[in-house]
Amino acid sequence: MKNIVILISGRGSNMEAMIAARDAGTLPVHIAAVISNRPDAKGLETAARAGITTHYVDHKAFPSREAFDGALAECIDGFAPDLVVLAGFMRILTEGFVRHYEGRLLNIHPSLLPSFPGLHTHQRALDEGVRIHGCTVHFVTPALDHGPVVIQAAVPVLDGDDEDALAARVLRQEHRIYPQAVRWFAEDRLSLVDGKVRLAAELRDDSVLIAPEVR
Ligand code: NHR
Ligand code: GAR
Repeated sequence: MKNIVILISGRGSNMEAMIAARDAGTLPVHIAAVISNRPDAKGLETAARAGITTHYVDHKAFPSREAFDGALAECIDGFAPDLVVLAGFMRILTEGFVRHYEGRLLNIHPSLLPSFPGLHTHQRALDEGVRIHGCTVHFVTPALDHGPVVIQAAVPVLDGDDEDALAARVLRQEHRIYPQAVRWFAEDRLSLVDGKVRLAAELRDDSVLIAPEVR
């Protein structure tokens, strides 16, 4: 079974979705550790309650991004992970860090990339007036939010949506597609080959998911 390390910064609901899938028997991985850059991340308590090893590497204690990333990588590599999963991890990672984990570093981003890379994606989608929004799981490359796409889910933007309503609709889809992507990796069906996603899974109808509430 593959070893994974999950990196968080806050609430950790994507991490919880993975723990739930593991417990349900649909995600065959060993969650070796959950690591946060914020000592007070809520998700650390949730992980500890689930019996998972937790650590934090406080980015504020380091003089540079390189120094922080070096300490973070040392902590991660102590668990010899096959895959590192960014789940609401809020620090931009240096090129050296990203290269060290090439092909074994996934992120979930709360927009339909390549639209809305960066932060505040839901408000920006509302401001642009798009009718379809969503989330993307991608392999992480040095260029922020521009790595090869593994799976996406789309949701409608509804009249009257505010940032919170839209974020909640997207988050429900994040909790479906992220465990799916990690499952593919765990089953050796997903890899990065020459900078492109290789997916040896049937692309079922629901590989691009539409929010059930509008079907
Ligand atoms: N690092 C690289 N090199 N490439 C990516 O694709 C990355 C990455 C690090 C994180 C997640 C990403 C997202 O899904 C991610 C992808 C943080 C920021 C950011 O601006 C932007 C995108 C993402 C994560 N962070 C601020 C910074 O100065 C701090 C913000 C804060 O602490 O609240 O690092 O959206
Ligand atoms: C999620 O919506 C995730 O896509 C997003 O933050 C939220 C974390 O929630 N990630 C980013 O914005 C990365 N910059 P969670 O902590 O409950 O999983």
